Amino acid sequence: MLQVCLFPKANLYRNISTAISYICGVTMIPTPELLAAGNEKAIARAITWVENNHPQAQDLLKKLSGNSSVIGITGPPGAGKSSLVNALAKYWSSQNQKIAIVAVDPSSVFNYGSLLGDRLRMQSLFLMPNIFIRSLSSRGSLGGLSGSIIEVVDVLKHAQFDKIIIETVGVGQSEVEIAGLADTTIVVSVPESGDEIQTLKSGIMEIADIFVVNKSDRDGAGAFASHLQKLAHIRATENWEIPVILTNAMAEKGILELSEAIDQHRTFNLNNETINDLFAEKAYTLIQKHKMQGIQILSLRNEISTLRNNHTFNLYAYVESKLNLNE
Ligand SMILES: Nc1nc2c(ncn2[C@@H]2O[C@H](COP(=O)(O)OP(=O)(O)OP(=O)(O)O)[C@@H](O)[C@H]2O)c(=O)[nH]1
Ligand SMILES: [Mg+2]
Repeated sequence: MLQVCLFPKANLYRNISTAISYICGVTMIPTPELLAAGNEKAIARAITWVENNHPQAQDLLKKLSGNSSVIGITGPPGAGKSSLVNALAKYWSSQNQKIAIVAVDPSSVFNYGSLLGDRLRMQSLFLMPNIFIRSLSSRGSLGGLSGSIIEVVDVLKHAQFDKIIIETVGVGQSEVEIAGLADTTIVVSVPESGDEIQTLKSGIMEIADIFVVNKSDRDGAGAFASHLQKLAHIRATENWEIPVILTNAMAEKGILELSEAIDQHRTFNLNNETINDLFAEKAYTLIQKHKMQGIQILSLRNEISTLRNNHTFNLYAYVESKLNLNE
């Protein structure tokens, strides 16, 4: 303001200062201090670093710590996951909680397509304070989650978000991965999922900490929910019986109940030894990632093709040569 009053060429100065802050933004080093202070540019830059395996990313990651609650939301396409994330984030933000949302694009390893629908649906959240949104591509990760999701979550934890929400479509392995990463895993289904109950029972249902029956404005929601309740009762442990919560994400109904269930589960999980399993799983994934560094399926394929053409290919000798190289 002072600058504008004192200098007639205020616009020039403003342009220079915009240019300087742009350059600073581009060259910004995301330090642990900037992350902890919630600097959005630093957070975005740190995530880009870990996604792109930036040479300094490892050093940064080693200095991170944090204790946010990580919530995984999974379920079939179109069940209303993004709408639920939207409603939950709005509710928590109104309570002055800091929320990070990670939307993993349901891109297929076959066509590398990715849906932008999530971003459109969450548009209103972009304008809200206390809410940070990032979408990641699951491209290249066999499990369906982004290859760097663990690191991304650690960056967000250090940035001291109260809650980190990860949305992913249930495609095979991804829900198992998300259950390893999240403190609380929410499985979203809809009344129409009744027919798929056998599939749900054997797969995605196994990892639920909370069941949500969304689109409760539709017929059959109550009956489906009580069916799930029976399943949940069979699977109940001494300390936790999976709650079944009816929601209508569009009308923001059932959101308070869902939020309470998430907080309750967090308390339960904090006191539980299973947190060690989560860390072991993380360490395993990171070691695996480290060991696999530099190994690309396409270059393996090309090498194998050449070796086979030369009639010198032996699978086991080839694997051994790769393992030796990577030690
Ligand atoms: N009737 C009704 N429609 C809903 C409800 N929640 C979401 N929808 C609608 O369902 C459609 C899918 O919602 P999304 O939130 O995008 O679902 P999603 O699970 O994130 O979808 P993908 O990310 O594509 O898998 C949208 O057209 C929403 O408007 C609900 O409670 N009731
Ligand atoms: Mg979605």
